[in-house]
Amino acid sequence: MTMRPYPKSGDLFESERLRTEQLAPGAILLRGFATHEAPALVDAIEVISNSTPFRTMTTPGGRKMSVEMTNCGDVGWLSDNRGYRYVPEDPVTNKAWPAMPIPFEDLAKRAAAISGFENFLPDSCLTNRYLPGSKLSLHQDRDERNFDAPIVSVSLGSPAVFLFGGQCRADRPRRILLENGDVVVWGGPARLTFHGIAPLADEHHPLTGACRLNLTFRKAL
Ligand code: MD6
Ligand code: FE
Repeated sequence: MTMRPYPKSGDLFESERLRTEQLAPGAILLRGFATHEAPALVDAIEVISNSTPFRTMTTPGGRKMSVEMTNCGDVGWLSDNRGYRYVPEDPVTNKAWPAMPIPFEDLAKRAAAISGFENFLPDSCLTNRYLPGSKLSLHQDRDERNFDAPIVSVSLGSPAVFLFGGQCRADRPRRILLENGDVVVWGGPARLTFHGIAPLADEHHPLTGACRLNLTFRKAL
């Protein structure tokens, strides 16, 4: 039997090479970082949403969001007429949010560490579900207690156009295609960058059909 020589660094096979792109200082796109784990992540989201269902939330201004959301972890993100906040109980079930599965936490920690954010300990994972036409308007993530920790975002299923803006809402956003298994990590100087998701196209993905799922891991408390 002949053995394949172990690749020297810089000589990795295409399937093993980490495809990273720096979007801005502190913002790193890890293309395909979670592709192998994607089917298991989708299954785990199904289990979570059986106990704490996807729901559409209302903005404090009274608009119904088109993306559906649920959470796992110690606290979950909510929006309603009283504002945006993290709460320990799901107001739909009146129970604690499901615990964050170990493989979720492990993936988020690995992605953060490889991007230069050591010791990331997420306590909340917001899960977004988009159907064709769903979108997420430009926003900043600023409901966390402090902005020291990065946010780790995992894209699953159908591709979407990520709008990556600047530090002001009026900065024209770049359009970046996020596909199944892509992970974005941002923190430090990029932590408050404005961002959003353009209306989802009607595309079929073998894992999720027409839908896109997104996990965002945060340290909220
Ligand atoms: C999404 N992501 O990809 C929406 N927020 O569906 C976000 O809103 C987001 O990707 C903070 C950090 C990374 C993100
Ligand atoms: Fe966000």
